[in-house]
Amino acid sequence: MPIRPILIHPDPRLKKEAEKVHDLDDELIALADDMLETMYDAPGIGLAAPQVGVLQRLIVLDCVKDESEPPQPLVMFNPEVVLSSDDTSVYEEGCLSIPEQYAEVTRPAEVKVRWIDRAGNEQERDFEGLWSTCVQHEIDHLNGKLFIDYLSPMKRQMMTRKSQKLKRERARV
Ligand code: K1U
Ligand code: ZN
Repeated sequence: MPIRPILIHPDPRLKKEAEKVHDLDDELIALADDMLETMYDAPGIGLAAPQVGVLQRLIVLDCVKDESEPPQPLVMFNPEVVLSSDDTSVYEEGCLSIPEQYAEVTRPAEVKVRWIDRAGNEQERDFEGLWSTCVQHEIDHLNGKLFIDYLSPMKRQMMTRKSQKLKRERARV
């Protein structure tokens, strides 16, 4: 099942905390590979396992937007932000689970993230720019948090209604 269907908000699975991964078995590796394919197909620059209905702490990302540059896919099991900068940055975020809607979100500009890679090795790296925004957005998904949760209740409600409408329309065809 290489391309997996992406859940659309509102869906209770997008609001739940995902479970830590314990054994990197073949099933989890296959899930990570499917998620990368699903992300590139969407297209997107990140994807978290709860977005494909799997409540495990796994995210994938590749923030290389220029198609003439080589891809830089990252697979992260149990990713953790271990350090956040005090300075912030604002980015107009989107979400594959809230299609066609965008809003500015303020987050720490730089973060240090620790994770287990696809080969089972611990990694730690600093992220800045779009990579930093994206990795924080994806880790939020693992904690049942969406980018619209940073917005005012009114904006959030408006975007939720639009997403619900789009979800109903997509279910009809
Ligand atoms: O988690 C997701 O839903 C994926 C999301 C990641 C993200 C985007 C912007 C800021 C933070 C996190 C997306 O990939 S939305 C689609 C998108 O941004 C994009 C699509 C094609 C080319 C470039 C960007
Ligand atoms: Zn998202």
